[in-house]
Parts: sequence; C-alpha cells; structure tokens
Amino acid sequence: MYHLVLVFGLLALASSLPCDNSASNHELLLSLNKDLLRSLEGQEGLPNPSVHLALRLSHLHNLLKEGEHLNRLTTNLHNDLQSVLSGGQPLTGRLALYALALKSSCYDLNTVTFTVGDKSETLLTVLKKQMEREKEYIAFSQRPLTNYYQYSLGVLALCVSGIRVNNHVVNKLIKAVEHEDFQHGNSESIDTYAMAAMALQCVKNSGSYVHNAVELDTALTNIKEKLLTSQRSDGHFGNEFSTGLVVQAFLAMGVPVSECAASLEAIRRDARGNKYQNPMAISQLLPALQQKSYLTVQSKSCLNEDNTLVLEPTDPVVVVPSTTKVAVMVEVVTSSGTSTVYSLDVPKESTLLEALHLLKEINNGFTFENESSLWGPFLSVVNGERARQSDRKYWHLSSDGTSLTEGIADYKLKVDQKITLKNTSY
Ligand code: B12
Repeated sequence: MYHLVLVFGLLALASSLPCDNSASNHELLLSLNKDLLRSLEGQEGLPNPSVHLALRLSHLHNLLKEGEHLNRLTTNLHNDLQSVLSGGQPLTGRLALYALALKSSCYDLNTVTFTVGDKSETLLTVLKKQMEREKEYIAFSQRPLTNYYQYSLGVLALCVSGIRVNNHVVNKLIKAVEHEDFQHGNSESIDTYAMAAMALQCVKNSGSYVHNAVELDTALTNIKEKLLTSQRSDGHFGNEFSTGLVVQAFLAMGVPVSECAASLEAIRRDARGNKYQNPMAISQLLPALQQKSYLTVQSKSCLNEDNTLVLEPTDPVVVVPSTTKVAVMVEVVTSSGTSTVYSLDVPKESTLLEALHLLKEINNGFTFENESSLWGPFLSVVNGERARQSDRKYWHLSSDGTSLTEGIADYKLKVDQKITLKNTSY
C-alpha cells in the first residue's frame, strides 16, 4: 500500500512538472546558461544587470564568474548610473535592474550609495525618489518619464527589497492597467503587462496596499485575462520575446506550471532553433524555463549553491561572408512623410546593421547613428533626423510591411526584401 501511494505521489509530481524532467530539457538549460555566462566574457561595454539576475536565479552557477561580474556591476555600472543621475536624466529601469541584480547576489543594498547634490543616498532611496518623479510626471502628462515597463520594474525592485511602495505610486500603475495604457510603439505591450503583474503581485503579497485592495485584485485579474488572450496558436504569449516574461508573471500570480506547458514548449522549440541569440532575450526567459519569476529574488538565499557550471574553451568562429547576395531596398520615411529609397546587395545572412553600414559607405547620402542599450544598438538617427524618446518618436523597423521583432544588430537578411525605417510617433 505504502509503495502504491509513493508511486502515485511520484506520478502526480511528474505530471505537475511536465516541462522540466527530460534529459534534453536539462541539456537545453545548460546550454542557455552557458550562453549567458559566455556573454559576460565578450562584453566590451557595461555589465548587464538583467543577465546577472538571470544567472543568479538559475539552478546552475559558476560562482567565480558571477562574483567577478558582481564586482563589475558595483564599479562600472554603478559609475555609469552615477553620471546619468548627476546629469538629471531618468534611469528608473536600469536602477531597478541594478537593485534586483544586487539582491539576487544577496548583496547588502543599504551599503550601495549615490551622490545626489552634496548628499549621499542609498540606491533604494534614489529609486524611491525616481518613482516619485515618475508619478508626478504621470499626474501631469498621463505617461511616465520613461515607460510603464520601467515604472513596473521600479515598483517590483522596491517591493522585493522590502520597501513599502507609496500607495499613490502603486495606484498610478493600477490606473494604467484600467485604462489599457501599456503600449509598445502603436501596439499593445504584452511585456509591460507581464512586468506590471509581477510588480502588483509583489505589492499584494506584501499586504502594504491599503488604499483599495479590490482595485488591486481587479487589476491583477484584468492583466491575467489580457495575457491569456495574447496567446498565439503556436503557444507564445505576445511574441517570442515576451513569452518568458508572461510565464514568469503567471508563476508569480500562482498559476500552476502545468498551465504554462504549451508556452514553455514554444520557448524551448525556439531556443533549439537558435532564435534566442541576444543575451537580453535569454535573460528574460531562462528564469521561466526554470519555473522561477523575478519575485523569487525576494526569498533568495545564497547558501550552498551549485558551482558546476563551466565553460569549455571554444574555437574562435570565423564568419565567412556568404557569396550568395540578397537584394535589399532601404526606404527612409521622415517625420514629414518624405520617402527616399536606396538599393544595395548584401551577402545573405548579413545583419541589418551590416547592411546599413554598407549603405553608408556607398556614400549616396545615407547616414545613421545608434545608441547602445541592454538589447544592443538602438537606431536613433537616420539621415541626420533624430527620433527621440523625449519627443515620443522612434525609428520603426519593418520588412515588406511587417514590423520587425528584432533590432538592427540581430535581424538577418535572408531573402530579397524592402526594409522601411519610419520616423514614428507613439
Ligand atoms: C519600451 C520599449 C520600446 C520603446 C522605447 C522607448 C520608450 N518609450 O521608453 C520603443 C517604442 C521606442 C521601442 C522600440 C522598439 N522596440 Co522595444 N521595447 C520596449 C520594452 C517594452 C521595454 C524596454 C525598457 O524600457 N527596458 C528597460 C530598460 C532598463 O532597459 P534599456 O535597455 O535601458 O531600455 C532601452 C532599450 O531597451 C531601448 N529599446 C526598446 N526597444 C528596443 C528594441 C531593440 C531591438 C533595441 C536594441 C533597443 C530597444 O529603449 C529602452 C528605453 O530607452 C521592451 C520589452 C522587453 N521585454 O524588454 C521592448 C523590446 C525590447 N522592443 C522590441 C522591439 C522589437 C523594438 C523595435 C525593433 C520594434 C520595431 N519593429 O521597430 C523598436 C526599436 C527600433 C530601433 N529604432 O532600433 C523587442 C526586442 C526583441 C529583440 N529580440 O530584439 C522587445 C523585447 C519587445 C518584444 N517582446 O518584442 N521599444
């Protein structure tokens, strides 16, 4: 009898974890973990707090490399954030990710300080003040200084660090859910709904939102519905790059893992097909694949951790440009609506960034500039025309009329096509 119960128990456990028990899944997790760890080595620029967070939430660790990266965060990233702060620009999202990354390494956040004016303030105080600024800005112009994704990250980082988030700050997020204010350009931002869900769930768990508990519950229910209706027939929620965050949000909201099986399988299918090359993409989906959400940072202990993740030396990959060419037309549509079309042939599999460089070299008047971000180069200026976040404008990328789901450094040109760069207001 006892054995029977045990067998049934094990079967029940296996069926409640349908996504994580095969050897091939383990291989995939190992390989994604290694990709993230390797991305730390190639990083010429600033250390990436989102990658750190994902590595720390993982079951597998390389404690030496994670420790070195932590040092780079508290020096290089810290100094960069200090200079942005001194310049007065908003940096809610990056401060929040920095706090989450440090917390995931069990770093004492009270010892992390910035100089503001002639005073020294802790990271969490600075973040709290950034949130106040964001809140004031919403009251005045119905949108945050940065965006609601970063606003949610701010609420989440404060909340998981045990800071009571101002009711008015939370209320602005609840209202934004109610008014369906989460946009990505001109479409809905599923990533933002997912991040807001984690933030609001954390606030709910903390029991600190005394303003109107029913409103908070309604917002969470509405987000859950919104996320569920974003599911595509292939299992993804939103698109390939939002699904990891959506699964994280469901886990945070207490949805059983078994209900996320189709979407976890969709992520794994895409990962095996090499869809996720960008470390940022991996950093947002790896916690979900390991059935964790950013909320688990709250209870993270750094004792007795695995230390088995090792990187085998890899031979340098020499990419020989393909001799097959693809014909690319690049259309630039300025804010006044004028359109200029350029044509060029590029080796098949070139990135859009490589194609734009080639186009610039041809010297036919085309120029462009980009700004670095956690996702890689963000196209910010084309033919001298800047599309700025402060003006609610950006250079929208599309191919044959379909919006790209990757940026200029990741999108590969595989067939003849027309790329449109359009200065778009949102
Ligand atoms: C807000 C947002 C935008 C806003 C940013 C301005 C604003 N209002 O703040 C706008 C609308 C301009 C935007 C544009 C684009 N976005 Co966007 N964006 C986001 C979102 C929801 C949050 C980014 C953020 O604030 N992160 C937090 C801060 C701390 O990180 P950060 O790196 O400092 O943030 C900056 C960069 O992320 C940059 N940025 C925003 N989007 C993108 C996309 C790429 C490819 C790059 C390199 C940079 C970049 O703007 C942020 C604010 O300054 C993310 C969702 C996500 N899962 O990350 C999608 C996301 C990053 N965007 C995405 C995409 C595809 C785009 C576009 C390429 C869409 C298009 N077809 O044109 C363009 C970028 C084109 C270009 N000019 O290079 C994808 C990227 C997927 C991928 N594999 O690369 C994401 C993941 C959404 C998704 N699930 O598809 N985006």
